[in-house]
This record gives sequence, structure tokens and C-alpha cells, in this order.
Amino acid sequence: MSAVPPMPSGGEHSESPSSAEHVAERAERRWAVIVGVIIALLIVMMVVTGLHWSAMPPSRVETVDVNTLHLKGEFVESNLGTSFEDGKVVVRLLAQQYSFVPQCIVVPSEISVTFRGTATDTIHGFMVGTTNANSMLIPGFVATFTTSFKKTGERLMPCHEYCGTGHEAMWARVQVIPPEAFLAKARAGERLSCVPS
Ligand SMILES: [Cu+2]
Repeated sequence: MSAVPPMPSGGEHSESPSSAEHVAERAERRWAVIVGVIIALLIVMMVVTGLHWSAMPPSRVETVDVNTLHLKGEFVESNLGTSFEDGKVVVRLLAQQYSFVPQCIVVPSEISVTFRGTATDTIHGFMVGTTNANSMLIPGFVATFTTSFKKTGERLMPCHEYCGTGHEAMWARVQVIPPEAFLAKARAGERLSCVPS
């Protein structure tokens, strides 16, 4: 702390202009340091998370041709739903005005599940109950993330991006079942869902 210049007599209510300036300068310097530390912290966070996540946004930039979604490639109808291949659980889904395909998704608990989804018409999004499964679905791009579900049970999966007049009716269900039950159902090459047939 630097020395405060001698105060004139009369107490703190009659500080000299130079002493008041001194106090203001100290307060400003203190706030400049605090703001500087916050900015430095944010930059460090950006660099660490950017490098840690391979310097890409979390959803990665993977494109897909909207015009041929239903005709060929990964998102043809027969390939939608949950697959179990090479020990990996992958859920493929499509969002369109105003539904998800499939309408009911089966996943195991306690095992990593990778979601891959896209939209056919406009921007949609989904979240699964109160879990951290949450993504936007943008036409032309494949959204992908991996998560795991701790508890079994049925969750609602609403669309959370306003996508038109039918938006509030756009939702699907996710059934989280025990891993043993899932593995008993899953057969390589097949796509699982809980849509009533
Ligand atoms: Cu929607």
C-alpha cells in the first residue's frame, strides 16, 4: 500500500482533491486487475477446451446431403434406430416437421451411447428428460455426441428448437433398459426401436 498523503484537519469528509483522486485511482486499478484476471481466465478456458476437444466445436462439422437423406446413405429409414455393432451402441435419428424417426428409441443404461442425427427440413433439436443428452439438429449437418444413461426408465424427448406451428406436439420417447436386456435384444445388423409394430 502506498502512503496516503497527509490529510488536512477536519476528518474524512473534507479530503483534499488530491487524496480523493488517490482513492479513486486505487479503486480503478483494483478493478482493472480483477477484469484482467477474468479475461485471462476466459482465454485460458477457450484454449484448454479447444485443444482438449481437438480444436473443434463439440458437435463437429460433418455434412450430409439433405436431398438424398431418405434415398441412400446413413439416414435411410431402414438404418434408423439403435444399432449394436463392434461393441458400440449407436442411435441414428431424423427430425422433421413435426416428428422424430424413430418415435421411440431404446438404449441400454450404463453403456456409452452415441447419437447421430440430422434434420430434413428446418432446425430442430432434442433433449432426453433431465439427462445431459441435448443437441441441435440442423439440415445438412450431422449432430453427434456420446453419453450414457445412469438410470433405467422411460424419458420424454421433446423438440427444443421452435420449428413451426406443430412444434409443441413434436416429441419422442426414450426407453432406457438394463444392459443385459438390451444385449439380449440386440443382434448385429438389426436396428432396434420401441415403436409399436
Ligand atoms: Cu422440431
